[in-house]
Amino acid sequence: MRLSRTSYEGAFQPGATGIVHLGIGAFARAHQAVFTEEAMAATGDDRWGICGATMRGPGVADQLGPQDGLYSVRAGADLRVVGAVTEVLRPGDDLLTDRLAAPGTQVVTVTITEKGYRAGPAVDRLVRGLRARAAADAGPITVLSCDNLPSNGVRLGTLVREAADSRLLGWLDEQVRFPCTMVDRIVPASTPADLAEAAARLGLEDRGAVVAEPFRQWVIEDDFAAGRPVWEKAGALLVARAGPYEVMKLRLLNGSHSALAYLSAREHVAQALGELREALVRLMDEVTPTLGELDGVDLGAYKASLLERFANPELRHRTAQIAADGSQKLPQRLLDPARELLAAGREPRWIALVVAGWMAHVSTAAAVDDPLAGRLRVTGDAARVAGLLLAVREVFGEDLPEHAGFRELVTEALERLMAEGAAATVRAYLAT
Ligand code: CS2
Repeated sequence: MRLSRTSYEGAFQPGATGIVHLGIGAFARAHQAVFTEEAMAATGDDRWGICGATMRGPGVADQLGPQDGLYSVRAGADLRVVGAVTEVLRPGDDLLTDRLAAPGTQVVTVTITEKGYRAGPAVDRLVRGLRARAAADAGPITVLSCDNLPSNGVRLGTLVREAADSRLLGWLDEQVRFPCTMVDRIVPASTPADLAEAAARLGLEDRGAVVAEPFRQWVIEDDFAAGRPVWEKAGALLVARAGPYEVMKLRLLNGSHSALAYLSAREHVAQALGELREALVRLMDEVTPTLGELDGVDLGAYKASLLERFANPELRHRTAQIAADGSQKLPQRLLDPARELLAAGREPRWIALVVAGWMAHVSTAAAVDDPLAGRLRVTGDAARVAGLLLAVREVFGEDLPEHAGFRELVTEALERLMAEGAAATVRAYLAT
């Protein structure tokens, strides 16, 4: 039998739907939905059920629709059924516009991944909904970006404004806020084995099951246009500026993740960590001078905790999943800190090594999962491959290709990777 509100009693039942979520994948289900359900349960303010929209394919709607929005999240020994999702819409469903224009909806949470941050379907759907909301005079609303980009709210707000006409612009200024957030929870794509284990534990088939690490963190800029769940009751941190937290997490956690993906051929993160632990320590130390001031954050403890989280053997987090979309991930994870280090007269050696690892990956892997894949498939010796890839402006900008020192660091690293392989190269880097 399938998991549903009939077959499974005791799931949380929101009193109303107050949130629309764009991109209701595994991450959103194990992160924002869990925070939201806990906040509703803790306060009794249960108006914050989630209408989830999927942007890419009907998969999630097929998984969760027949389950009345229910799914399980397993973290370590703990397995819970989450009931915060009240509805799941397929791509292109016009109901999304109605939901965004409904007065009861006061928050839109967004996980459309890095490559969603350009003019395209997700932004179009959001703008259409906001236009309908303005026309219906349905009141203020907050759009909360939960993607791994610095200043994510500012970016999303800019994209929405670029797609708006002048009438909508005035309404946006008055009625809509786009706070920035830092989100964190490692949530690998679910595997058939994960679904089988959830079914065995629940005694019910759960096609929407997710496996996550126990850790979760959400830092949110307290700048809301209307109501919101009291997420701090679920452990979220409401702050005046999320920027320093975003930068810390992107450069230390996500930057290290990318290093694991491009400098090891192992299938899972925990295995790759076995080979690269010391290299990650060096990479994180290299990046640390670029991080801002963070009240009450012990960076040493934070870095140590990341290594522990990566070592979690239960997660089976595939390095290939992290390697995907590198052209969209590298700039904020590795290239921004490289720029800052270069400007300060330092050598970003470890960053250059990871960038070279990415170059080796995109130029040689049989299948490259990246929106720019076609342009990244270049051949030649290290100097030629590095030169051609550095010229991809969407990734490296105008400045880095012109920086002789950076070009040299990357070319040297790539030469070595091509000649000796990643393991020997990393050993050599560790020795100097
Ligand atoms: C990962 C992230 O796939 C990736 O690129 O680095 O999804 C990472 O697991 C999350 O940001 C953790 O919060």
